[in-house]
Amino acid sequence: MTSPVTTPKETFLADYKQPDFLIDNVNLHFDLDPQHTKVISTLSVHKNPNTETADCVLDGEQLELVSVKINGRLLQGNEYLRTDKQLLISAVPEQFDLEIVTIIHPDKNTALEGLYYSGSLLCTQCEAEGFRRITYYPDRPDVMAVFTVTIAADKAAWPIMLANGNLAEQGVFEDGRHWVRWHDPHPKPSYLFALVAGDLYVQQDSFTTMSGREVKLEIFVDHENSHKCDHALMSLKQAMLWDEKTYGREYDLDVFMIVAVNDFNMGAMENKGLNIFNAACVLASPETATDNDYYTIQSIVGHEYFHNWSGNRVTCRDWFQLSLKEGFTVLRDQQFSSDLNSAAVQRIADVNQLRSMQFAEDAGPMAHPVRPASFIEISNFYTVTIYEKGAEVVGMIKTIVGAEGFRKGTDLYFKRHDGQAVTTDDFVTAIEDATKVDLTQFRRWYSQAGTPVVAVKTHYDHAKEVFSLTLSQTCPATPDQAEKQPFHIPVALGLLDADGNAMPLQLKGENLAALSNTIVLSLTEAEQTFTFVNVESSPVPSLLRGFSAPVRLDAIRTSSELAFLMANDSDSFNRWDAGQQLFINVLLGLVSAMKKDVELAVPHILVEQIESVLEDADTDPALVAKMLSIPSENYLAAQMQPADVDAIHRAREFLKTTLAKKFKKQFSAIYQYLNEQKKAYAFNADDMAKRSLKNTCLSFLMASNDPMQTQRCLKQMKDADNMTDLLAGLSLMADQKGPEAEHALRAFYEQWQHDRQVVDKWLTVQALSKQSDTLLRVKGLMKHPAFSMKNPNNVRAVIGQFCRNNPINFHAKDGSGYAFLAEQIIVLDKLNPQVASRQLGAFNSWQQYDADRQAMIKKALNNIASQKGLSPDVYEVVTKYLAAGE
Ligand code: 7MF
Ligand code: ZN
Repeated sequence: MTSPVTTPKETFLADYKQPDFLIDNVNLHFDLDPQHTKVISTLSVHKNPNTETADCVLDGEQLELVSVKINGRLLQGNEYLRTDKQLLISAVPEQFDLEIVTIIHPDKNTALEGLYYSGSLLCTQCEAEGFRRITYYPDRPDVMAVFTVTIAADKAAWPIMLANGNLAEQGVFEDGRHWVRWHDPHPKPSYLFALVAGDLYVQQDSFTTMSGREVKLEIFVDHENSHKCDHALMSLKQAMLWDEKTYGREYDLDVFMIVAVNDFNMGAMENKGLNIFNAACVLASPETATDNDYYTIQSIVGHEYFHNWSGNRVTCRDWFQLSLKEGFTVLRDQQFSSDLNSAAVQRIADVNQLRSMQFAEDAGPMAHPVRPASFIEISNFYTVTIYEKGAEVVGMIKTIVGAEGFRKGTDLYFKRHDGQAVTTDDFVTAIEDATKVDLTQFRRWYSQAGTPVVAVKTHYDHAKEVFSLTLSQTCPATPDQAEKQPFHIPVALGLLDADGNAMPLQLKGENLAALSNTIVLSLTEAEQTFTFVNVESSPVPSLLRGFSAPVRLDAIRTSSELAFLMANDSDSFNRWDAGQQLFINVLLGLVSAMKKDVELAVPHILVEQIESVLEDADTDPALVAKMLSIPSENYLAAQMQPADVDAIHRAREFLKTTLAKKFKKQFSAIYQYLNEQKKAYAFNADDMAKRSLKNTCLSFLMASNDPMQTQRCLKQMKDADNMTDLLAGLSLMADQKGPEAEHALRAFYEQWQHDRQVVDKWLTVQALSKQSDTLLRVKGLMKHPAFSMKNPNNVRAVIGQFCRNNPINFHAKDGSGYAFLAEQIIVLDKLNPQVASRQLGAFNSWQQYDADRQAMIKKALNNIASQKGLSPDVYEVVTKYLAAGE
């Protein structure tokens, strides 16, 4: 294997050292021009009294250096040392002013890190290490400084010029240029720096904070999107109010700005006072955005806003602590969505995502702890483990200390560490200090990777009325760690009697039964028995209610036990979960029946449960839609070794068609009823739930292979006044062959070709088609004028969706999907390493497939690895994937 030019270096948490130089103030001056931007940076620097060296080392990449001055004196070329990554100035004074002038080329920046050109916009993305592509600087989060930013440019071309903080001054020059100066009084690390310039529409609003200060709110978008700002603005106000009420957090600048950008590597970025969003994560109108989009926008606007405290006021000491801000902030955005919409639906969606994505990561070659011990490229560690498992870990802390204790803990954390760059350990300590709960063992969740497995054994003694529950835990080895110590696992549990009623929960040795129907047990040892007394009849345990810990439950439960829980559990999450497990059992049964060539049949017990779910469709339509969703092919693949892609697909289709035919009358009636209730589009939990159930019914009806249903689907598309119903119809059509499907796709494009967000949906719908010629179509789409490899949303819409969410085609027997992905990654890596590396993620679980497929994937990985000049991003992932196969 050929390595990249220089083999990328690994960074270790254990090597953390305080910075040698600290910065009090940063003055940045930008002379903007897409081809050639001049940056003058003036830093007031002082030596860190806690460290030794007198060499001042600054990070900098892809910069043209014009000049360096110390205290006004121009340095000669021999007074500093430059590499492709650093600038070293030796023997500097204890305290000095440093002026550095650099030139950068935003128009050539296809990596979209640092300052870049997007359409007719100039904008920045600095997290994690993008600031070093703007100027030389100690680009690490534990160097916090007060920034003042002056921007100058031609007034006609760049009427809007934004940076962090409050607007301080502005003026015009005589030559048609103008300038603005922004000042951010809150010390911050360089990764939170932002600048935006361009000709943008602005929608304004205001919010009065809990102490009565008025904050100006502004959303900046392309002029053609002026009608798509309302939802984000509303979400922002909801988030501001929610954070005051729930965490006591008030906003701290005079203005809060959001900018929508078309080319963006991620979802959004929390730059202080100037959040920058991927346009797809902020713009919405009923005609162009689905319920899902509305929902995601609300939660991302919340997420970025919540970072103002969890991330900005209190930030990370180093990037190993990334989950300090991300895990906590994801928990906060999940709570926010839960409070504003349906708590059960939110929890189900979060757990679904965790299990299908994070469990796979934890079981694969890139497995890493919530606080990793090392990395090559930090951009590769913005993972579902850091985010989603990180959120679960903070959520478990909340479960253990209780809601009130948690609030005391976070209050102390924010107060104690305001203005500091700290560690996950500091966070846990603050909660401990506020609650006096010992979380020593709990800290292992931060340092040990892998998904623990909790096995369950039960025993009921009828004579003594004693129920004993024996829980044991193991955790599989991960590439970095062979042995694991037991975790502190909070297990929420209830007991149900034969009629499905809650039973009193009295642990042996305690005087009284618990006040609630659910208690939280602390599993801290490898094996532990919990004994309940006064249990009058043999109970059915409802374990891990609300998914109280990110573990796999290894409980042998019969289909009838699952059906019982599905029907009776008072915990709606566990009702859904029992249903999912029942689906999985049935589907795995179908897969093995296929192998034995036995005739396929759907077990009666599942049919019965679906029947009763459909019977109370109108009590909780959102939950019913969730109960009716069959586990994904990818998730099923993870439950099977080796995964049989084709059998899983066929089993799932068979199940869906069988249920569709059996309950055609019900699906039809519910569809009809909900469709007639339709009123003008509004985004709220109620209407969303109804549309979701309606479209679930439609998808079953389409699975019944009845041409009448296709007409129904086309009619829905024709009548739709919103993108939710239109797109639901279109994706069902795209799974079909024939002129009707082709016509629907063509008509959709013709109607929406002017709208980037909608065109991306059009691309995705085709990339996800079950039709066997989908790869061919995908290749055709990549030649379509609407597609650009330089646009991350386009790449994700086509390549990402095809490779991750179309398993039957991506894993085609001939290996064409694998060869395709390898080719695209090689092209992408030259343009945008972060996006390329993310797409590689589609190979994460490569070892779960059969030998033939493994061999073909390995060939694809070797093809990538043998390329010259790979980015560290792709290099790290491809090497780790290949190493797992050795
Ligand atoms: C909700 O975390 C949840 C996660 C980094 C970029 C946004 O605020 C962020 C940024 C990545 C992956 C996921 C998210 C973000 C990033 C994200 C957004 C909304 N600090 Br990379
Ligand atoms: Zn975040």
